[in-house]
Amino acid sequence: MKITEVRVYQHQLDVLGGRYQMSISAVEKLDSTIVALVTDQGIIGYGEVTPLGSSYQPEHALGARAAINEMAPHLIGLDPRRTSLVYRVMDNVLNGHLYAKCAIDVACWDATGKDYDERLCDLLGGTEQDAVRSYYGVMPATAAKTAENAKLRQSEGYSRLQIKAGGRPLSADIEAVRAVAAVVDPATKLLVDPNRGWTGRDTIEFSTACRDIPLSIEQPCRTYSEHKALVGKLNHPLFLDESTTDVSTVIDAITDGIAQGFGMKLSRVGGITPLRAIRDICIHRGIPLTIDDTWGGDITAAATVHMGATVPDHIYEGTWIAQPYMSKSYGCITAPIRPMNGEIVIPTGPGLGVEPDLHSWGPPFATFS
Ligand code: 0XW
Ligand code: MG
Repeated sequence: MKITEVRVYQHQLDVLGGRYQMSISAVEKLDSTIVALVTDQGIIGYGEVTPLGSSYQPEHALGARAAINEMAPHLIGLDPRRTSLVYRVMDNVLNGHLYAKCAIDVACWDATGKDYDERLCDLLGGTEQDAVRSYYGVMPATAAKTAENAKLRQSEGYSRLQIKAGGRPLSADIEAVRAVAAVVDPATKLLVDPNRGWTGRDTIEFSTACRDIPLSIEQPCRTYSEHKALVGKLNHPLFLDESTTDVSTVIDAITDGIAQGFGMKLSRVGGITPLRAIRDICIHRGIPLTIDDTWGGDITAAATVHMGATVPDHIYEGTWIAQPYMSKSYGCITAPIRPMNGEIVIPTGPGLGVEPDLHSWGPPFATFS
């Protein structure tokens, strides 16, 4: 099978309620880029990259499209089923830009699954489940509102809640987390995520003030080094998210004893091929992880759900998808991928199991052949 054409589509994804707020960044609409790899067998593989605005990570949508433009001509004639060889070609053409490589890599895996008539999760080692656990991110608000929202999400079936923090006095975060812990079922897993909005001192103060509450803290500070300086000073497990930019940093974070878990994002680390390596490292070192992405529609959701389904239960912290936070996505013919009772059903079709509604998509933004 050979790639004969690369099509690049662009979609706007609108945020439900108009705004998705984190400590030091917020988004109102998302700019999604979809890559379609057309093959000589008539099979088309799809992949997506949707950065969370331009200030969450160094990645941004225009950068994704520029990087895809750079790589696309070199994909023509390659066999998408040789996923590692395609990755090597991408690395030879362009250094870094893992988020753009993600869209191409996911499209290769989708085409492979369609050709072999296997679901992506089966290509990745298999699963015995029909659905994966999801978790919900509760946006920053007053203590009373945060507790109310947390209770609501628990009643919707979520067994893990991520409480967003940061960007305001630390006392407000402590108050909100205490209020949540007081109302949710003790079996509900809690994780507090300041998205780089705390200093090292804030993190130590928070962990001391909430030492009686079982929870984890995710990516409190901006840099890897700030987290390294926290080793031995916290009363809670530390998850890294934004700082784990690739497979190598994951290895360092485990070896340096910094991270007891990871908030893992498909596009940040470069797609299914590198995320599979990270999954396996975490399995071998017993490190819990989520399998998420920054944002995206059904293509991204399917990729994370399939990968999530292959993570052993004892280290799987769930998969976050953007669907509950969106008022508008791009059209697909297949059933929408969404959490129900805190779980997301794994699509059953080959590859990602997602078929775009090309009639509603309009013409591609760019085509390479
Ligand atoms: C909650 N998420 C998984 C979705 C947004 O991309 C932010 C992210 C996080 O954990 O930081
Ligand atoms: Mg996070």
